[in-house]
Amino acid sequence: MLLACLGLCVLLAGPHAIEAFSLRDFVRPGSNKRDAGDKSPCPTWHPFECPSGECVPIKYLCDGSPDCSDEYDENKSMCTAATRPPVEETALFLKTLMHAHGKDFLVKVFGEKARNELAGMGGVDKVAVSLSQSPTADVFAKEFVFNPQEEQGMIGVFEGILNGTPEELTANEASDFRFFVQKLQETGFFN
Ligand SMILES: [Ca+2]
Repeated sequence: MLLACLGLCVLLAGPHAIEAFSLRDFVRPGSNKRDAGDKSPCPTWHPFECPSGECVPIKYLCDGSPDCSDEYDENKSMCTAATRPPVEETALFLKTLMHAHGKDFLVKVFGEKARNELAGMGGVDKVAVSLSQSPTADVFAKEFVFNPQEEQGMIGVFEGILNGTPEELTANEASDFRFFVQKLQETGFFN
């Protein structure tokens, strides 16, 4: 089944202020092709792979202008719906984040259990299922047996992302994550 917008539509809410350059500067036919030898077909600075083959930065998903030649990055059902991204999109989003920022990136959000691509939490797919389906952060934290410090740390980073850039993240990391965290907020995750 075709993934709606690959979760990545998840990432773009407020980052536009940071984007001073045009995607057109980056995505030219033939200029961002696959990186042979890398596990992902796309380079880390353009981690999202369009079904049509281009590689684009996370920030250009759901930014209002098509960057994939098939406009996959602007799928309306994903970019405009005030619902939480489904499991497959969430998994792809998490994988793309780690491709862009490192396999230990999510330690900054979930703590040590997230090291090495979420190994201590059962892997990306398990985390994606829970992030997509847990009604609240509390339910999510209980599933992964977070201690209170870990749960508060996660919520603190997410709230920081909603408000700007938390001290744990760089501005780029926060902006890549923002749209997804806003989806979490809109769907009651922090209630
Ligand atoms: Ca776009």
